[in-house]
Amino acid sequence: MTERDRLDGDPAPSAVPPAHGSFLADESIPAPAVGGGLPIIEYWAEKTLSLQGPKIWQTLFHKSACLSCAWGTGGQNGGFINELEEPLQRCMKSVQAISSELQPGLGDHFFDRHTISELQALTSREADRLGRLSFPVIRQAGSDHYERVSWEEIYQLTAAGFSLPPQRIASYSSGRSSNEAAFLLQLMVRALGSNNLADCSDLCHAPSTVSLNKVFGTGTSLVSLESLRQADCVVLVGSNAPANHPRLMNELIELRDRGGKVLVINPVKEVGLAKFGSPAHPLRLVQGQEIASLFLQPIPGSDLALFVGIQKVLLERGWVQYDYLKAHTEHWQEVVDQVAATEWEAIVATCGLTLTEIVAAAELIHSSRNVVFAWAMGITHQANSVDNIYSIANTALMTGNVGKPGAGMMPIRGHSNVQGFGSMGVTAHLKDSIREALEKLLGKSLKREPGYDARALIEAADAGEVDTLLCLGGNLYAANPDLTQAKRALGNIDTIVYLATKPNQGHFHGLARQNTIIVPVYARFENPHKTTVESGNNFVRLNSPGKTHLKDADLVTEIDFLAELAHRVHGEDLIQWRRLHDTRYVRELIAQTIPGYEKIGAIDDTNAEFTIGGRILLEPKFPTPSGKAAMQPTPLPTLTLPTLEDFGLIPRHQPALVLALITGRSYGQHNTVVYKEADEYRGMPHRHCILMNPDDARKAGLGQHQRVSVRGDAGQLDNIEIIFGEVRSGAALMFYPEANVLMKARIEKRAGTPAYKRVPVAVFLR
Ligand SMILES: Nc1nc2c(c(=O)[nH]1)N[C@H]1C(S)=C(S)[C@@H](COP(=O)(O)OP(=O)(O)OC[C@H]3O[C@@H](n4cnc5c(=O)[nH]c(N)nc54)[C@H](O)[C@@H]3O)O[C@H]1N2
Ligand SMILES: Nc1nc2c(c(=O)[nH]1)N[C@H]1C(S)=C(S)[C@@H](COP(=O)(O)OP(=O)(O)OC[C@H]3O[C@@H](n4cnc5c(=O)[nH]c(N)nc54)[C@H](O)[C@@H]3O)O[C@H]1N2
Ligand code: SF4
Ligand SMILES: [Mo]
Repeated sequence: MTERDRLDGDPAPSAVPPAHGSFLADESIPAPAVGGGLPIIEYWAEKTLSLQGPKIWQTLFHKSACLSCAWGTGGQNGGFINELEEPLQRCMKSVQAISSELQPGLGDHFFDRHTISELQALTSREADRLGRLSFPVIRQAGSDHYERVSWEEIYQLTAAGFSLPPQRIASYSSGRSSNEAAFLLQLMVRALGSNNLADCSDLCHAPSTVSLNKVFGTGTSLVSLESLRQADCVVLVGSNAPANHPRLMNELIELRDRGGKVLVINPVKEVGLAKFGSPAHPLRLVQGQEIASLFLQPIPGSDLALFVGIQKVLLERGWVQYDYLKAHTEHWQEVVDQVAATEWEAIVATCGLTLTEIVAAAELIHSSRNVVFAWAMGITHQANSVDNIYSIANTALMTGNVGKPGAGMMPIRGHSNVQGFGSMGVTAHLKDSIREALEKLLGKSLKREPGYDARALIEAADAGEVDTLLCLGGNLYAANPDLTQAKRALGNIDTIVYLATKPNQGHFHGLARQNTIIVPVYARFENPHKTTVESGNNFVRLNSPGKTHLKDADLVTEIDFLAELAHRVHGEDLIQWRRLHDTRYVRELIAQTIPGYEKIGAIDDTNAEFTIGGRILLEPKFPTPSGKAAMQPTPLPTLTLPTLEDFGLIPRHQPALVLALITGRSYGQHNTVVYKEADEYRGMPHRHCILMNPDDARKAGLGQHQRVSVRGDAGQLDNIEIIFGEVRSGAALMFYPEANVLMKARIEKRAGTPAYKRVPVAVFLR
C-alpha cells in the first residue's frame, strides 16, 4: 500500500501479530535503568532533522498550545513557554503529535483503491499513517467504499439527522478541539432539547470531577503550577507521568533538588518514576535523577485501603489535624470513626502492602509541610474510583493539606483540552448555574434530565435507541471496552458524522447503518480561526490562527461546520447561529455564561491568557453550600478475581493463571493512536505483549517470551508474548486499544467510567 509506505522508511508492521516464536529471545529489548534519557534527544534529532524538520520547528514555535497532553505548554508567548513564562518547556510527545498531523494528505483516489474491508485490517498505527484526511467522504449502506461527497449533501444529511426526536440524537467528543467548538456543540445540541453530550472525559477523569465537586464544590485541580512549586512533598498515585505528562517530571526533579519528597504508588515499577533523565537537566540526562523517595506497589484497585491505612497511622500516632477538620470540614467524625473501626488485617490484606510500608508512607506525608496529592488513570479506571478519590481527599484534609499554597488535590488531566470541554458544558450532567445562564442566553428553558455519557451512549445505541451521532474528534469505537459491542452498537445508528484530522480504526469499524460521513478538519495550529483551550492547571491559552501544509485540501474548521449545521437545524431561532462563525462572538457568549471565564470576553484585545477564577484554592474556604469540605466515608473494596473454571479452563490441565490486568498506554502512543510499536522503557518489543511478574509466570509454568492466550469476559487474544517486568505479583499490563476486545469492564456507577485497570483475565498456554 504505497500511501502508507511512502510516509517514512519504516516498513508498516503487519496487522497480524508475528507467528508463534518468531520473536527470538535476543530480539527482546532490555528495559533501561532510567526513564527519559538519551532516547528523547535521539527522537528530537531524528524528527527535527528529517525532511519534515523545518515544518516541525515552525509548528513548535507557532503561538498555540501543545496538541498532546493537558499539562498545557505553548500559547501566546511562543511554543516553548509554560504559564509561568519559563522557556524550553516542550517534550518529545508534542513532536510526535505534530509530526503525525504534518503527514501528507490522502491521495484523491485513495478510497477508490482501498475497500473498507481492506482498511479494517489495518492496525492503529497503520491507519494513522495513511496520512491526513483531506476531503469529505461518505459510506452508504451496503457499500464497501468511502466516496467523495459534496459539502451541501453532508449538511443536508446531517441536518436531517439532527431534526429527529432529540432523545435519539447524540454527540461524542474528544478533548483536542477548541473551547469555541466545544461551546458551540453543546449549545446546538442542548437547544434541540438533548443532553446527550458524551465526552472522552467520561472514560477518563469523570470520577475526579464527580468526587471533587462533592467534597470541595469544584471539579478541577485545586493547585496551580505556581503552587506546586511550593510543595515539599508530592504523592503521585496511578500515573505514568514520564510517558504521559513528561513536563511534570521536571517539577518532580526540581522538588527533589530542593529537598522535597515524592511518594509513588503504582503496582508497576515504571522505570521513569524511579529514575528520570530530563533534557531540561542535561548534566543528569544519562544517569538520571531519583524521583520516588518511596515507591509502593499495592494490589491493583486497592489504593483506597492504602489511604485508609495511612489515615489509621495518623490517627494512632496523634497526627490528625483536628483543629483543621473542625474548622473547615464536615462529616470528619464519621470518617475518623470509620478509619478507627477498620481492622489492620483487612487493610493489609486488601492492599497487599506491609504495615511497615504503610507507616513509612504516613510518616513521609506527616513530616512534610505542604503536600500535593496527584493522580491519574490508575485511580480513575477502577470500579470504585469515586471512593478512591474520596480516600485521597480525606488523607489530604486530615493533614490540613488543602486550601493553602503548595498543597492540595491535583488530578492530572489527559487530552490537551479535555478540561475545557467540561468547562464549556460538554457533559451529560450539566451544572445548574450553567444551564440557567444558557437558558437566559437562548430565552428558552432547557431539559434538566442528564443525557447519555459515553458508556450510556453505547448501551443506548446497542438497544437501537440512537438515530444520529456526531463525533467531534476521538475514536469512540476503539476507546470503549468490548469492541464487539462497540461495533454492533455504532452499526445500529442511522447516521454517524466523524469530524477528524486523521483516519483511525473507528472510521473503518464504527460504521453507521445508513450513512457514515467523515469530515476533515484543521488541526489546532493550522486553524484559520483564533481559538482557546484550557490546561489541567486551569490556565486558558490563546491559539493564534495558522495555515495548513495540505495543498488543495478541502478542509473545514470545526467552528464553521458546527455553526452552519446549527443554522440549518435551528434557522434564525433563539440566537443568530450564523454569527457564531466568528469565534470572537463565541468567546463573548462564553464570557457571559461560563463561570470563571469572564476574562475571555476581552482576550481578543488583550491577548492576555489567564487562570480561571475560583478554582485554585489557597485558603481552606470551599465553594460548597456550607463553605466547608464535605468529607466522605470510604468502604474498603472487596477485591476478588474469578477462577480458571470461570474462564472455562481446567486447572492443572495446562500452564495457566488468573491475573488482574492493567490496560494502559506506552510512551509511543496517544490514546487509541499508536505512533511506535515498541515500549523500550518497559522492555516490550511490540504491541502484542503482556508484562508479567516473573515469579507468577514461573509458578504457573510459563516463561519469558513464551506465546500465550489472554482471555477476558468479552474476548480473547492469542499469540501474546510474555515479557518479565517489575509488576506486582498478581497483576499484569497490556496495551490499549488492542486489549479492548478482552473485557466488558465494570462501570463506576457514579461517574460512568469503565474499570480499564484491574481487568480479570486468564493467561494460558493453548
Ligand atoms: N504519551 C502519551 N501521553 C498521554 C496519553 C497517551 O496516550 N500517550 N493520553 C493522555 C490521556 S487522555 C490521559 S487520560 C493521560 C493518561 O495518563 P496515565 O494515567 O499516566 O496513563 P495510563 O497508561 O492509563 O497509566 C496509569 C498508570 O496507573 C498505574 N496503575 C494501574 N492500576 C493501578 C492501581 O490500581 N493503582 C495505582 N496506584 N496505579 C495503577 C499503571 O501502572 C500506570 O502506570 O495521559 C495523557 N497523555
Ligand atoms: N483499555 C483502555 N481503554 C481506554 C483507556 C485505557 O487506559 N485503557 N483510556 C481511556 C481514556 S483516558 C481516554 S481519554 C479515551 C480516549 O478516547 P478518544 O479521545 O476518543 O480517542 P483518541 O485516540 O484520543 O482520538 C484520536 C483521534 O482524534 C482525532 N483528532 C485529533 N486531533 C483532532 C482535532 O483537532 N479535531 C478533531 N475533530 N479530531 C481530532 C484524530 O482523528 C485521531 O485519530 O480512551 C479510553 N479507553
Ligand atoms: S508535557 Fe504535555 S503539554 Fe507539555 S509539551 Fe509535553 S505533551 Fe505537550
Ligand atoms: Mo484520558
